[in-house]
Amino acid sequence: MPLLLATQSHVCHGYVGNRAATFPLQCLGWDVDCCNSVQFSNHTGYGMDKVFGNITSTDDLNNILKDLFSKEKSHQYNALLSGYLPNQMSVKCMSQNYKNYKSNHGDCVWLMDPVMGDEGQLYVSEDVVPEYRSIIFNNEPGLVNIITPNQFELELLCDKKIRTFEELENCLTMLRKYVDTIIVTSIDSSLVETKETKEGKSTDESYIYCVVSSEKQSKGDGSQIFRVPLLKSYVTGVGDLFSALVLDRIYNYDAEERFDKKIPFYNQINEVLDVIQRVLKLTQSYAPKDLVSKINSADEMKLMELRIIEARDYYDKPTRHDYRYIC
Ligand code: PXL
Repeated sequence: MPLLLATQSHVCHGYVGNRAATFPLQCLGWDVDCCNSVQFSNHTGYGMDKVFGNITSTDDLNNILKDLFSKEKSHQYNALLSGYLPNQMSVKCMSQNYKNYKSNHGDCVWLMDPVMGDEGQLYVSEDVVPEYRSIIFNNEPGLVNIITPNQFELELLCDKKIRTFEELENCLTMLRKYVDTIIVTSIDSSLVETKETKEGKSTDESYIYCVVSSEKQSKGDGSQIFRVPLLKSYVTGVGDLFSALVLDRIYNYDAEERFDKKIPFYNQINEVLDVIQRVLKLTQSYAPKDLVSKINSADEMKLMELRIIEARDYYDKPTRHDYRYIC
């Protein structure tokens, strides 16, 4: 059974961070070790006056990670996952420990979700930004194998506002010198519309576009766009579920390639997007209709928690859907 270590948040109630990642990964046959960057009563979307608990101190985080990675414990991690870390010191502590481990375990795959914000809004402290940049740019290429930023996070990593699809591709080309696989989880649809408009095609606003650039794509491919119907809702933790599933699919893709089974890489992304779509639809099906696009209180927020358990049959059985979007 492959072993994975995930460093991200724990919430007592609800499903974000490690609570969104662990059960699906276990269903997929992973042994999951969790190091919690915070322990909160629930996610912060409930309102800051409704969040109780602690940020794990840097000392504790460091001692826990050091111990997990120690020669005495000799855990053999096949994969490392990092997600929400609340401040610069916690990001630095995680990355130094992950880097030390990877220096002796070259085969171990690290997926780093550089959680910083969305749609122009930072939701971690500002000094986290240079820390994530430093992990990528001030280390040997290949330290981090996969990253899953949204467009805003990509802009922060590249220190550049992205206004066109060409600018997006330039950022990806630059980052790909350091990271094997970049999955931009959502981009402003106008970037694709602009490209389409130039080519005289019609556009549809009710989609989410995701862009993938990877060494695993067949030779000559630039980035690949995927699009899924937009399901408007206040559900939190979808990105955390996404990065867990991506790590599983890419790990297995690499393992299967070793046995010479040829599966196109885009299938792995299709499968992840398909699972996410179905979990979101299921989550919405449990929520009162009027809550799907409008939340008024913390009481209502709890009705929009991801239905991680109810979706248990989806994780390893995606339906066949091709979400690739060819402009
Ligand atoms: O990635 C979502 C997330 C993770 N962890 C905590 C959060 C959130 C989103 O609100 O509050 C603690």
